[in-house]
Amino acid sequence: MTELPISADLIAERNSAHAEALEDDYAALGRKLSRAGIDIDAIKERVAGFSVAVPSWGAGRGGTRFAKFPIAGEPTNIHEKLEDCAVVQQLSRVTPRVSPHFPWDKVSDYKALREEAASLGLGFDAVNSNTFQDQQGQAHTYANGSLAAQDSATRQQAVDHNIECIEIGVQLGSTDLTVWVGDGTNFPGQQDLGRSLDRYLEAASKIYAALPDDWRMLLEHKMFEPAFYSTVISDWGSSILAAQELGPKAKCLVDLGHHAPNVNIEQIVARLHRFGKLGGFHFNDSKYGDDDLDSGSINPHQLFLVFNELVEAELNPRDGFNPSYMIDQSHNVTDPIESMLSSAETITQCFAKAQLVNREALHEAQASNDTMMAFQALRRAYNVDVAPILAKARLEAGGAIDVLEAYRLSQYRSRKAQERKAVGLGAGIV
Ligand code: LRH
Ligand code: MN
Repeated sequence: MTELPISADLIAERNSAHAEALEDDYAALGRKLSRAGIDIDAIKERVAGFSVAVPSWGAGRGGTRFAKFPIAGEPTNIHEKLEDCAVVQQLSRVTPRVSPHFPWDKVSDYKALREEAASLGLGFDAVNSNTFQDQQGQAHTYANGSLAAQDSATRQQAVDHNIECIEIGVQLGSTDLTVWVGDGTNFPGQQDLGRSLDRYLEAASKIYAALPDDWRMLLEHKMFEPAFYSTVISDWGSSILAAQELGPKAKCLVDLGHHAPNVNIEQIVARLHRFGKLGGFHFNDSKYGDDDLDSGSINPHQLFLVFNELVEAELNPRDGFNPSYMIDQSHNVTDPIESMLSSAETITQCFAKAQLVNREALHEAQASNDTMMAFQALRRAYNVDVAPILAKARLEAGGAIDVLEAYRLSQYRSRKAQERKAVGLGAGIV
């Protein structure tokens, strides 16, 4: 294992400064939970087993169509992105995998990249294809779509790219391919809404046929953007029908930002699970569109309710319960490492709170139409401050009790600002 990016002495010194307060908080919470018949150490073990992948593209500053404002010392290639993701894992101990995106993370030697990541304590999660941008020298433009394009050569080009991503993923040790396509229209009549889906399914079935036995294809739906009148895979309905059409290795990925405001996303989770098609998540938050804000920063209660459905799903498995948990955010105004540390904490908090729900009381209240006590079963769990449990699990796993304090005291970013070349001004997501 390479020497990790943050000094272990610094982490140890700060942890010893916080240890007594943490023990006190943990003991107090332990007494509170045991009065409710809950063993705090059992919850801590559940938390210790939880993890969420970070997006390679989340290590750099993100932007909008208007502008992107880089920060000094931000990563300029996958090697520097892995180093930054290793900082998040070293301090949080809940983000041991990186989800890469191609061709943004393209290198010549993926075996070496896998070893490099492993030396930083990291593995790879789902690989993401990209047929929503044209690359230099590309034969066929994706301006009129990719997997759903009218032009069969363009569709085949998109299929070939996805198959190349699978081949790369096999070398990286991944077992999932995430397929999001922005294909759609901006004008009524621009494309036939039925035949567009048929072309998508025909092309996607060729990608499906190339999946190794132990792989899954995760279909990511999105209501709009970059298309603003229709999108081929616009909602969970289109996604689940496409996944059922493709076969058992095709599942649905829920990006929390890809729905109309106020859509009941936790019910979509329950529905996808019911039909054995819940494949994974892109966690983020939003107030208006696909804002890609930090998870739980706008609506932490919704994130809790999603995890509440995931606990129920795990208790009632359908076709196996193995959703991939990944963060997908655009860090436009914060230090990306701080946002990933904060988001990993919030996601893990919602997972932990969902473990605290008294399922027996909830199900009894539901069975007897005792609406208030059913709601209270969820709300009482949501109101518990689980921070001591997360910090204890982190400490025992070698992480930092106060992740942001340790990160800032390490002066990691200012050190990288000395080492790394400056990122140019620009616009867009990366
Ligand atoms: C599309 C999306 C998709 C990624 C991209 C970076 O909005 O959520 O998951 O490929 O963001
Ligand atoms: Mn996404």
